[in-house]
Amino acid sequence: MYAQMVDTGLKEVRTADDMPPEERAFQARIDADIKIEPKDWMPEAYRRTLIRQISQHAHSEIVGMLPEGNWVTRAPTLKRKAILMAKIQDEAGHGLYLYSAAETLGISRDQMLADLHAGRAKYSSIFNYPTLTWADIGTIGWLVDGAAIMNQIPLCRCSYGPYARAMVRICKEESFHQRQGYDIMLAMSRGTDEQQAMAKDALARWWWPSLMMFGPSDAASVHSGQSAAWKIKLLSNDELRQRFVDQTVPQADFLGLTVPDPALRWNDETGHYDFGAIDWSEFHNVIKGNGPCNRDRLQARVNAWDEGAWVREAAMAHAEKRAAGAARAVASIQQQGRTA
Ligand code: BYC
Repeated sequence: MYAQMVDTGLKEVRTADDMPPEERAFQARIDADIKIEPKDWMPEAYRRTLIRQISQHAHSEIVGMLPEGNWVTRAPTLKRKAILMAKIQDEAGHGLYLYSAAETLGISRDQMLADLHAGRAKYSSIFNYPTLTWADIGTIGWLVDGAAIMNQIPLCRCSYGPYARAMVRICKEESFHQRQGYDIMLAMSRGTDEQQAMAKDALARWWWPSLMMFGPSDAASVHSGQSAAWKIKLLSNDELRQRFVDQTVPQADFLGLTVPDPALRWNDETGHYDFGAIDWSEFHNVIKGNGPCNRDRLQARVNAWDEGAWVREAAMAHAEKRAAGAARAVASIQQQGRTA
């Protein structure tokens, strides 16, 4: 018996007995850990859920380049600048693999971008916060990429083949990103008083938004039940958040930095850190478009799209010219064949 919701967000629950045979066979494949591939039959709601999640994930990678791009011209050394540029380029690559994975579900890249630009598709809440100092770049690598890896390692085993395979390489690169962030924080927390103060301030500003990256609590998460049944989600929002806290607090201790949560303490009974309540009103405000940088981030993407129109037009014109040339060459060979 499979107990699952019919569609993303719908409350109706049905069993395998209520499913048509093709859906029952689909769920049996998922339960047997057999990957679903683009040409396989899939429920429309599974396809839509994946398009929603993968496209939002792709948008996050692309929008996520903006807060870091802010520091390319101001990185403190040539080496730090080269590393930061490589990281930002990796994020662009992640966005492209993910758009490609979403395209296998029958949506075009143009449509996904139109949805982002019109505010119909989300991207991660975390990228709506500003990067005020160089320590923010360290904190993004350490916390934001650290949270991303925590969320994305299970996605390497998710049920949809193209998404799972894209995540394997992405996770390898995220691991380098997390280390480069921690390396910046290590340098700053062992640096001058001013650098230590910057590191402390960055952690204070990014800690809670990083915990929000994992999404609403399990009780409030609308999509989790169905996504878990379809093995798109292998661990819940709260499980991942707890793992992140457990992994990150000792890293903060090593840096000599204090996590800005007076309720944070190790719990011997559970074997986990207890932590304070998340301000969900801030989260909802940010995902509604009212975070500190939402308008700037979206406007930057819309401007990039508009300013890139001539490149797309030139590429299309070139492709058409080549196709016409190839067609002429084929016609000429056929003509020669007929006259020979
Ligand atoms: N921000 O039912 P729920 C990176 C939305 S980029 C905004 O739990 P779900 C990096 C959610 O979409 C890494 N919205 O949803 C790049 C839903 O709204 P809709 C980005 C959020 O999908 C550059 C509603 O809240 N990672 O690492 O089951 C530089 C209800 O939530 C957020 C991914 O995208 C949020 N934080 O679970 C550096 C990972 N959380 O869609 C680093 C892939 C929730 O109904 N995505 N919402 O309008 C996922 O794993 C899942 O989609 C989530 C949410 C865990 C995020």
